[in-house]
Amino acid sequence: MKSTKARAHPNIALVKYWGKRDSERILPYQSNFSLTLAPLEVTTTVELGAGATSVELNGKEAVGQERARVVALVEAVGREAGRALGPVRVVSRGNFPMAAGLASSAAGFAALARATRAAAGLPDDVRATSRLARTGSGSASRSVQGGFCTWHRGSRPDGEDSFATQDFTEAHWPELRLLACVVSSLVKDVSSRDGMQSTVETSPYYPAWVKDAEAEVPRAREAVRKRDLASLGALAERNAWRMHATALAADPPLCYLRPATLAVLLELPRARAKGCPVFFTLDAGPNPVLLTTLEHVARVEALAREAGASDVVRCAPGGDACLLPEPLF
Ligand code: 2P0
Repeated sequence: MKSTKARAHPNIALVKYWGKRDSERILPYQSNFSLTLAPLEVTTTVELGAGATSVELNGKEAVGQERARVVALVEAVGREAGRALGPVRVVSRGNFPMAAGLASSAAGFAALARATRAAAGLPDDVRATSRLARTGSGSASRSVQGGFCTWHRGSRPDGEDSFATQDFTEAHWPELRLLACVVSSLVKDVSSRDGMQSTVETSPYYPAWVKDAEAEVPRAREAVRKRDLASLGALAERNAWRMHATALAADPPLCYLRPATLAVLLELPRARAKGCPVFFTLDAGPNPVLLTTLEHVARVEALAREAGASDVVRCAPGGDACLLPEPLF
């Protein structure tokens, strides 16, 4: 039985995706912009022609929605290939702990999309792979290519124009560093999927979020083009605050921050005043991700730990999702 293996890195959004105009196809209301993170990665193996369908994620058999999303993605590849792919065995494993506070779903679905298309004999096509990854988890569309990517919202109802493209490779800004700071490893009360839906439906600030985030994407790209950390950092911080402000205005309110989150964030202006360039972004959870450059990493890690982070994971810009050779033995 032939197995196909692919690897992808997770990503962190600098302009966030928050809200779907189509929940079935996973189409966002606004474009968004992210950076792929190495050395974190997920490796996914797809085996066509297995005896029965099985989906193993980090050593555990997936059930319910999780399994259904994987099976639906494989079926979509079968439709494109013009043949049913039959029972499939999927084994996916990440090299980073859940406690890192970074979702493994983006890397997992990007690797699954890459591996399944290859297993079905479809040609390598980053746009098609990004569209396919998107249907598993929106942010996965941005993990198909490395470096800095924009997920374009698109306007077609069928979602054919909603995929990510690469703006800059990981080599564009090799000294950029991101530190994922763990201040809480508790599972959050409301998932991103449910939180963004409730924000769309109940937050009076939502239309303003959509307009603002869409306008920030070209500005973020320009700051990256110039490798201007102060501009990119200021933009990432205000975009994260605005996403959280929009969520806080939902009914019931969605507060993903914890006191320890603020303890880290409030240290950053002080560090900057002392000449250390450090900025934050914050996903739908309590754990900040800090942006800095290689020469300041040790100082930023010490700052985060002193402010209460129990773990700090150091990351740098990562590369494309890619196929891995089959083991010889
Ligand atoms: C992002 N997040 O842009 C935003 C910021 C969380 C906060 O993408 O429902 O797991 O599977 O499309 O991709 C997390 O949402 O959600 C996310 P689905 P996903 O990174």
